[in-house]
Amino acid sequence: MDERRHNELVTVGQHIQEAQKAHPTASGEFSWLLSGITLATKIIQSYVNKAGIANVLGSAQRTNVQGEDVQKLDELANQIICRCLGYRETVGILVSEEDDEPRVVREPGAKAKYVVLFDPLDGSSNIDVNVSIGTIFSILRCLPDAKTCDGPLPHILQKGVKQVAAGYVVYGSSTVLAYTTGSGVHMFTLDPSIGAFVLFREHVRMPAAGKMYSVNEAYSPSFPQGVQDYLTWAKGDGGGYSLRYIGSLVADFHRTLLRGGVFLYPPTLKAPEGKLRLLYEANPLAFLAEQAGGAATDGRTRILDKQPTSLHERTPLIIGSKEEVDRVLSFWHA
Ligand code: P6P
Repeated sequence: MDERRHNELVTVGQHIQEAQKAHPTASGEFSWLLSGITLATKIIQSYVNKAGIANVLGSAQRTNVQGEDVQKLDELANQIICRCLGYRETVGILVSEEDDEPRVVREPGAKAKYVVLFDPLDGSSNIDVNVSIGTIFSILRCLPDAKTCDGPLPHILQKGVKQVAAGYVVYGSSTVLAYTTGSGVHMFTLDPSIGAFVLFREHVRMPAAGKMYSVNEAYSPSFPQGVQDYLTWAKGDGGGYSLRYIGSLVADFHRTLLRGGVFLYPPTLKAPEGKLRLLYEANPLAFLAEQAGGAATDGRTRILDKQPTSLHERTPLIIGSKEEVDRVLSFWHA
């Protein structure tokens, strides 16, 4: 980022407006929509930072559609995002990891033209032990012929290549927002003294290679044999790789985006289709990875080319530096 930009104190709102000007057909509606997301994540961050003293830790005593124990902060984050986005008149449909069904806040049409899909607080099982967690979001445009659509699903079950924007916020030692609208990946740090996300990196590029792999090795006996062969190679003389696994997808991806390497969640006995969700985890991160020069696959198909068939469907995910993803595939399909 050049010195001028650095000294300019560019907020995410200003950055989005500038990006929108580059698309003459775009209106301010999109930046208004994204401002709803940034507002929600600032509020979430204020609770995450008070976890332990704001009575937001622990279980909400219910399981979600994923069969996972819902944390209080999961529910709170979901409510905050739905409230902040619900006021944006351009939002037609909300899809959340925490909701069994989509929320049709307005009938898709000329005004309500976007679907927002999100994991409100990914990695929430780490909240109680103060490990970085994150919010992931993906934005699709509602199908133009809304009247011919039978309910919300056709608007939602679009391939990842159809995303108009995607991003995440990682609540870590600092709170960082990364987003793309298809013109590169840009990063902002939340400055608590002014309550604004301030630009600190533009057009982020993922290193083409990196001797770091990120996987839960406890499951490796049930990985496909080729993936096991890759791990044996990576740890052996040929590889000389390091293992880094936080167990919080946004944190593991954020490191991979900046340092290079590869994150793997292959099929396992416990999760034969993989554990991570296609619509609001794999697709948005795959959009970001490719915009930064990286790659993302399920082991056979480019993530962004997968045709979703259900709201909460899972997928295997191999994502990271292009050379590293290709190397995993070379072992997997040797
Ligand atoms: P495992 C957190 O629960 C999560 O959904 C992702 O954030 C993370 O990458 C993954 O699960 C960790 O799964 O099976 O290694 O605990």
